[in-house]
Amino acid sequence: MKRPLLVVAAIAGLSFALPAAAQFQKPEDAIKYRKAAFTVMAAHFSRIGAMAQGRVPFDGAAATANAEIVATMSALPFTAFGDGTDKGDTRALPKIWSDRANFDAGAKKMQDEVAKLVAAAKSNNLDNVKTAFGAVGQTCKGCHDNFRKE
Ligand code: ASC
Repeated sequence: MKRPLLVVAAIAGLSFALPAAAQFQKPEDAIKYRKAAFTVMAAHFSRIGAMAQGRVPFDGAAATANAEIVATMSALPFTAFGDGTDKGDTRALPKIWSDRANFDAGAKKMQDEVAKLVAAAKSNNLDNVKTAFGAVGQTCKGCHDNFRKE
């Protein structure tokens, strides 16, 4: 391999190996990013909630589309809780960083329940969606109670 190519390959490899937190230029960028991801996730989750609670008619295709967005968004926020992002415009509690294993386990549990919500929506059965929606909501609440300021 010629030298310039080697350098390009080395830089490309390095950029993939960088920790997720380094992908934000400033802590406030990471805080904004994770809040934005949670905001979009909550908007689409609550559209399913409206069906689960009978405020809008059940529509399995719409529930599926919303659940898939929730699933996509649910993967995003957790790279943005890096070191130094505990201060600023955030309700994140220090416990996220001191009790990381439990925080990560809560995130994983939420993602797992969201995957079940996608399956429930695809089943086109309102009772399945109600059950799965409630289970996801419990995982949201669990982390809010433990890791977020009032
Ligand atoms: C929502 C939403 C949350 C969760 C949580 C469940 O719709 O925006 O953060 O449900 O309130 O307890």
